[in-house]
Amino acid sequence: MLQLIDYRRDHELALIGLCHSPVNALGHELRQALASACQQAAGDPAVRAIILHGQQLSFSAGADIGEFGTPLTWQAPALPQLLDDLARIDKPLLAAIDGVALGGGLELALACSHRIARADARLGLPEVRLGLLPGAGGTQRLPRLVGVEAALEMMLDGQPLDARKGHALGLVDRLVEPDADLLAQACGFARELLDTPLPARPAQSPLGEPGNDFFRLQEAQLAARKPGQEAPQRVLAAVRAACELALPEGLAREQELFRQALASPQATALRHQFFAEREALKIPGIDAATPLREIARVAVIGAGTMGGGIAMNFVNAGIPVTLLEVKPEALDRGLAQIRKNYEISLKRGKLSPAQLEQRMTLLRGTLDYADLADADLVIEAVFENLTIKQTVFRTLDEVCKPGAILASNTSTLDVDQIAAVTRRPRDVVGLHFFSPANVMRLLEVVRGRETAPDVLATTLRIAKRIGKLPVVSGVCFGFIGNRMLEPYAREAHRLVLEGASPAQVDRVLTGLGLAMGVFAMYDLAGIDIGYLVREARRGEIAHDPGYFRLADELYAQGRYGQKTARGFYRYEGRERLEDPEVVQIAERLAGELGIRRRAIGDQEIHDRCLFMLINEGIQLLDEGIALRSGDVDLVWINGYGFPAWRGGPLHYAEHLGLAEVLGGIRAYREQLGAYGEMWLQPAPLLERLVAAGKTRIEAC
Ligand code: T1G
Repeated sequence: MLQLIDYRRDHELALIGLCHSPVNALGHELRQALASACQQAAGDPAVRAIILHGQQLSFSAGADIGEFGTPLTWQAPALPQLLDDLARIDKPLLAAIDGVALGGGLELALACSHRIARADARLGLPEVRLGLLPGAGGTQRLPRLVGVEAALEMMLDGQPLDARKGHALGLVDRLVEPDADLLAQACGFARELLDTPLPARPAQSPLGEPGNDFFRLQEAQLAARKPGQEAPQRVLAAVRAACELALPEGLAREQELFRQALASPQATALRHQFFAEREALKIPGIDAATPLREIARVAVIGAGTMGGGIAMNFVNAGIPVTLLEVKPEALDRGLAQIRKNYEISLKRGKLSPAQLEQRMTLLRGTLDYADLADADLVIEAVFENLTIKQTVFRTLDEVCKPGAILASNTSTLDVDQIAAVTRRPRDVVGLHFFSPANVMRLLEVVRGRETAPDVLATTLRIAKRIGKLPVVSGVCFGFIGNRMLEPYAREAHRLVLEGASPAQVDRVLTGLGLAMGVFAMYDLAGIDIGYLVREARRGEIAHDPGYFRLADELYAQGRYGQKTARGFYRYEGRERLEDPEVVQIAERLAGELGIRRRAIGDQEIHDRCLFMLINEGIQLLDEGIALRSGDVDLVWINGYGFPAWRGGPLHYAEHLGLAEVLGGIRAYREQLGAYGEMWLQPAPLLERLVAAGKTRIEAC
């Protein structure tokens, strides 16, 4: 068996090193090894204190997520039991924390009598992000150490905090400077403790409610802030138990809630997302041996909303950026907007004045393409028009140094046609940022027919460096995200012609957990933008006179959405209000198009929008545009506000049942006559999967 524990003595101290690469996940084998090492140290009279530490690794990233859903999670020693046993050791038991102590990893440290940590270590209970709650004592021991409110905040947010903050909260007893020898300092601390009586492990008694009605108010706030999500409510229920029950009863209540959470579809969905994020970085033809190009200087073409946001990502990561515009006033406007964005962060305390100025010094504006000659990566973010983009790339081909990566932020256009106007198509790639580009985490990395492996590998690496989640897509209209948006939104538009209202459709979609409905999203993005994208491909959609007909009519009436205070809704300030005029326009257009209007049920809205979204996602997999169903899910979770706790559209399809989805598409195709024939065509892969009795979506 792989050696998972390094046990050594230093005189009266036992040093127990966890060495289960890469993150000391507390899987069954490590638990077994840790249990026997601690028993050995606890039972050895020569040992007067014990130190747990990560052996050249992080302390621990918690329970082994890969074991969830398998019997191994509960195979003895199960983590809760193991930590209860450690908590009863009557010798100083120190957790020496380096790297991360997350989830069960922090619970392990909480079961110890003392915690010493490197100042830049990160400590947290992120279980809620996996649809779970801390299940090995965290909900009972942490509130007893740092107080109910601070503990609740850590568990509901799931964001790790650094050890300095942990020390201030009383979670960490002693801090070690980042460059100091943690283990040596831990040994020093342990020896200090030998002569001092052990502190009472967390008080056994209930903590009492922090304030009147504290939990009822929290419940209501959570229901409003995180509608539909079960895990935050379970975290709250467990912390309530810490306030109402003694420790042993509280731990039992935590177990009960944890087992419920573990068995929940939401936990399965969030686990799917966790591993999908890791899988998304594994690209055929790319591995650790693939060379990377150095990215020390970046240039961005276009200082508009997207260009400015893109530039901020690199500046935030300390990479100097040259921002190019054609007109001086446009450049000044772009640079001023970036400074304004940073001033907002300053006001919110997210940035210091020194940091603001440091970032602005990394930014250089220019009107001259010659200033891009030394850039390692150039990202074009000009108007979404093929001819304009090709002109830019011809110029870049002239001025950029050999080996520079030339990227386009196009959101729909053919990257191969852009690359084809250069003499270096191998250096061309699509980098589709989402608006606001300095905030949205998703980055669609579009691999062209000729894109070189080192270009792809380099863009994946730089994406992580600027805090983005890269998902690789092949070349097609709209790549993964916007390609799926089209049939989803087309159904929504058609449903409004058939009798639903924009608000009814959006209510069904937000009721499912989507951050925003289709029509609110179009009003935000701009109905004019959608119209111009359709204009560019009018030929392909001419066969359906009703295709986005309502949106075209609103465009014709100058109703571009929020920016004109009228679109599918009307806006009074930031308030969105239903507009009966839009329904009247829909009625008129339906009459002109011969579409019979009727009462539309919420289930039909759900089915037609979601089934078409799912169907297109499966088609993308079949065409090889998306590498994995998990990639499709990540795009819609991180780029289009699909609820992570439903796992993304394709995971949701598996939850609904592939046969149900196929059956639904076929039924509506039947019911909707010519329109159904035209647009509701089941994806062949979906038909093959159902025919083969498959319940998981994979290319076959
Ligand atoms: N279990 C299993 N595998 C894990 C893991 C874990 N907890 N954490 C990471 N990995 C794998 C990951 O899949 C990847 O594998 C490799 O390690 C490197 O990870 C009872 C219920 C620690 C900050 O939520 O946040 O404890 O792809 O690529 O960017 O209360 O991983 O190479 O094959 O992410 O440096 C709670 C999850 C568990 C922390 C490192 N813990 N992990 O980030 O590397 S639930 C978490 C992370 C729990 C108890 C409960 C990050 C990281 P592969 P990576 P990284």
